[in-house]
Amino acid sequence: MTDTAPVRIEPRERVALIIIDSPPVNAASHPVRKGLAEAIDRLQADNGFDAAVIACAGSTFVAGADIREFNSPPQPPHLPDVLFSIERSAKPVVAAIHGTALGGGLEIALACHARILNAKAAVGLPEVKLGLIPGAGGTQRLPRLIGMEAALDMITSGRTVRAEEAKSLGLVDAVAPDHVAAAIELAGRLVGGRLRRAGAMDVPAWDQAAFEAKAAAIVKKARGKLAEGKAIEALRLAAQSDIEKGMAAERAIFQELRAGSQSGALRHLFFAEREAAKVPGVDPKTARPVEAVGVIGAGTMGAGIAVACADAGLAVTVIETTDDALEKGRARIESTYDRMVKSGRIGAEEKTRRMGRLAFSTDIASLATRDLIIEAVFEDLEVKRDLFARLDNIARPGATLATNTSYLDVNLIADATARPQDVLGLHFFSPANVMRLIEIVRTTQARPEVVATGLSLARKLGKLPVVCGVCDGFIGNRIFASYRKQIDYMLEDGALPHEIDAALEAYGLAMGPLAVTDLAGLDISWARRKRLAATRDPRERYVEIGDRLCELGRFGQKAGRGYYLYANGQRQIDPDVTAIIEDESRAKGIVRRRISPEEIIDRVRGAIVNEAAKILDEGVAQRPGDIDLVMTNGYGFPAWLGGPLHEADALGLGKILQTVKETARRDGHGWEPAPLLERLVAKGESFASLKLS
Ligand code: 3H9
Repeated sequence: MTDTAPVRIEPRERVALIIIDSPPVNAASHPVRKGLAEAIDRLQADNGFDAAVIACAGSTFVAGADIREFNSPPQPPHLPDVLFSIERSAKPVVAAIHGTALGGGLEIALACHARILNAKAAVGLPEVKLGLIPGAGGTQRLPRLIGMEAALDMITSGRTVRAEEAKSLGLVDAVAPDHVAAAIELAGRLVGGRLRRAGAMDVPAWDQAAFEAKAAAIVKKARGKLAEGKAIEALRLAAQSDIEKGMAAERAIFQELRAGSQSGALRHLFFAEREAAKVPGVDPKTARPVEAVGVIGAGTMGAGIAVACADAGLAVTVIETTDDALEKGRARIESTYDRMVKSGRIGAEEKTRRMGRLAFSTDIASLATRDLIIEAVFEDLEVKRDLFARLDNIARPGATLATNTSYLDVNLIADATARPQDVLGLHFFSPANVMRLIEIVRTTQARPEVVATGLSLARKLGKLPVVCGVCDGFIGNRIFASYRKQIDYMLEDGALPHEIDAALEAYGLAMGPLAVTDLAGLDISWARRKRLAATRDPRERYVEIGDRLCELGRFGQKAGRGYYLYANGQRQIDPDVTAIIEDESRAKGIVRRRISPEEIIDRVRGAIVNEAAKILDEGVAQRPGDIDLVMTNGYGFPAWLGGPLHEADALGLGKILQTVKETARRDGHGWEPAPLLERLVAKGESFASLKLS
């Protein structure tokens, strides 16, 4: 073993300090597994050592198996075997954990005879988030240490557990500020004593009925996802089998899931997230510091943005035009925090601390010292341009100016100022303090450091930023508008709202699009249609059902009526809506026909993929993975399909193009196949291949 080896041993008197040093996150790659296996062999053979401590260099303990290796057949030594050799070691082995011990990393620690956690460290088994179950003993050793129900919660949620909780669960032996020193000291003390081997223990007494009730609820909530149910299957074995049998079964399930499409899709999203942060020409180090922000507008979006910023520790000034609107905004923000306290997410003191970061004013000039100002006022180009012209005279030089528009031309908004290079779009999703996605809209003149500032702010808020160019609706709302049109066509062609929603929910969407429209309010898209009416191409097929509903005041859930009727908190099919839809079909001379769930899904999928291909060709999105992230994080697209473009690749682009061509034949203008889609099919390539160019 050399100093550059991924695993080295540093003697600490009679304790072998085994250091894993494999940046960036010490993943248990093939070289790491090999190095660890050799280190354990040396521990057994070397009379100079009585015990060992496994620790890591760099920012974290082992963050899991090396996910990049999952696309190829596994190479020995396999992690479960290495872990058996640790657990069966006659000499004590103690894990010294800092950063995050995740997945295979925590499994290494569970195979040790004791675990010491740095006070700032955290542990977890996040495999289900990758469509997997722990594959190196996590489902077998964890319940033996912390009990069946606690293990069920940790493994099926994939959540990260901080030091204090890990200690109280019995997952670690001690929490210490100097975890390595404490582990070396403990390893010395364990020499000659009886070693605690998790694999040799029985699971503590457990309430089988309570476990099964929780398990059933978890499987129901997982909907189409397989991993949660499989993890439960493996967990049950911990109570029924010895460690060898349990681990063999766990391994078989792990391998089956690893080779399956769901895990492939979730791994694609994992890497897409990391890639989204990389924007050509934008150096993250150039981001401007942001400590104090201004939020203009305290409606639903503005209030949510203010909460997101205050949650992240920023000083926030909220601006409204009148005292009354300001007070309503303040109350809206306070009630958000009250709900967080009520649900136990934060304590009353934390609420006071976060509210203390917020200032409220009707004087826009009070934003003069802010580092970044986010506008969240009424969605109207002229209103926003006027506001930006005013801000230009108020904001300090070098401040970043952002608009939270969801459709409008950010270039035109930037042009209202004398500093368009400092302007960008920050498109939050509602509720802004909950939804992870932010589209960072890059104008033609925005300086790279302004884009870097948007990315850095998003990260500070714990959000997922995706950079896109300017167009009507950016990535997400443009694609949404396209497939919503196709849904309108299907209403006119013969489908009813509940049939469309049921088909798409069965496909995996979190909520049917017409139920979503009712929730968001029909008036929003009505206003947009009216805005675009003058420029709409007369050749475009236009469905008037939505307009009819709005004319009748059926603005959705808030009005008690939209595509559905809402009574006693229940969504119901409304015969009046059926009649309106049938009238509209008749008026257009359309003979209604049954539209199958398969056709509904195919037409929606075709519309999404075709529009996405246009967006890619225009350079509005940088890469297919960015589109997949937007659709899964902002529009309820099921993550286990990996996003629409990952799914399209899996289905075969030829099949999608065929649907798109049928759409073009039927619906005409505006539905022409995207040239990029045609090119990919002609060359036999996929969206994934675009990543390489
Ligand atoms: C598992 O363990 C299965 C076992 O049960 C069974 C085995 C038999 N592998 O996120 P970051 C890369 S499943 C490979 O930006 P952060 C990442 O791509 C695994 N690469 O940093 C990026 O590369 P690049 C269970 C990985 O500080 C760089 O590291 N474990 C892995 O914001 C930095 O990543 C997990 O699911 C990996 N496991 O967050 C944990 N992890 O610079 C997954 C990261 O080229 N990882 N990379 O873009 C994480 O949650 C976060 O990365 C972590 C650090 C919290 C560790």
